[in-house]
Amino acid sequence: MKKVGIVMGSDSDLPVIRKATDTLDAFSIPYEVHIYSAHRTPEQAKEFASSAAENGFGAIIAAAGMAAHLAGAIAANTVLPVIGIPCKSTTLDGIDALLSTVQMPSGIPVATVAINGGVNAALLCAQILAVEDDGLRQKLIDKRNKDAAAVLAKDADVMNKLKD
Ligand code: RP5
Repeated sequence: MKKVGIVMGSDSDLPVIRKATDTLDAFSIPYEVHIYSAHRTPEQAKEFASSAAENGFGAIIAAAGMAAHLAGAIAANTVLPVIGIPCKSTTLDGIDALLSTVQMPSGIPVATVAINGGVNAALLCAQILAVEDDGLRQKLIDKRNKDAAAVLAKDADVMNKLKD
């Protein structure tokens, strides 16, 4: 199976990345994690992106906060699918990163998930890899069914809870 590349702009983004790695672990998807910044280490970010396909990656997650240019900078240097996670920092509640990540010009797409959306970023990578992997596809279907069953169990119980 191809690996998922995970890049974050700073180690302060680690809590968001942990949600992604936990999700990838649940599907036994291999990954590699790096701290590269579009602004502080632009050469390393570029080198990672431009060599990612030949290094066995099938999709890349790029997470950054504030003026979040990392996902766009990675996407500019590869045709692998890039999933951007806007990270919430101490000011502006992550809206700054959301707009910086999502508003890509035509020609260089970044699939942007919700602010701090580490789980969905990993699930999107799993879905991309599952196009060529029936076993992984089945695992994704099983998870959807399990999640739905959990909601239905809550539905069955909600009237009882209100009566307590
Ligand atoms: C971004 O700036 C990082 O992705 C992080 O979300 C934010 C703050 O970085 P630190 O100052 O905590 O290193 O580049």
